[in-house]
Amino acid sequence: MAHTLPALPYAFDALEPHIDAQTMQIHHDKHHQAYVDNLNKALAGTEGESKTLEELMADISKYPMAVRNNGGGHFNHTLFWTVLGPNAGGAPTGDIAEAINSAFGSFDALKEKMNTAGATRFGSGWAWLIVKDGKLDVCSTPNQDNPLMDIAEVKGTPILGIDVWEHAYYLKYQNKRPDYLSAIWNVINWDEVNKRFKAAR
Ligand code: MN3
Repeated sequence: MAHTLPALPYAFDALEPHIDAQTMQIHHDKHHQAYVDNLNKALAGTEGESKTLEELMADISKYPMAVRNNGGGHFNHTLFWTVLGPNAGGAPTGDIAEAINSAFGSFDALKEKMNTAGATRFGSGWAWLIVKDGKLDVCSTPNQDNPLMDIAEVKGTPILGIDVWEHAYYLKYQNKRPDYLSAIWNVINWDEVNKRFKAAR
């Protein structure tokens, strides 16, 4: 089954001024499309062709690096677009708000933990809020790895992911990754994070 690029669920400029339209367009139409195309190429004619993305992640150590990098890239970005949104951001609501307070003490403490995870990830990677054994935790992964992969240092179900590759922020924030990390909280779609939290528990 060939993998396809999901449509961005909002306009390229919907996350302005926090994430600029040009970054969104290149990120979705060029970077994510390339992960999809290269994943399909890497899987062509192999048994992995019949697997879902989640099945690939769970057994990723058995696949070539091209499947790990591009399958991870496809999974991570598919999640990323949905946990961002216009008219979003601010303090979390619903069950996730309560779970964040009980796991981290406060929303500010979670933000600090996520921003530190993202800022200290050397080179390219992701910061994650995950559900692990029914509880929330924060971790980060290098490159396009994610916490669903069998090779992940910290495993769990990702419910919020923040892309800290330079392609996610460089046009607007240049080298200032921490500024991008502060701004992104203005566009977090808590309804979607809640949905993923409920499903993961
Ligand atoms: Mn990216």
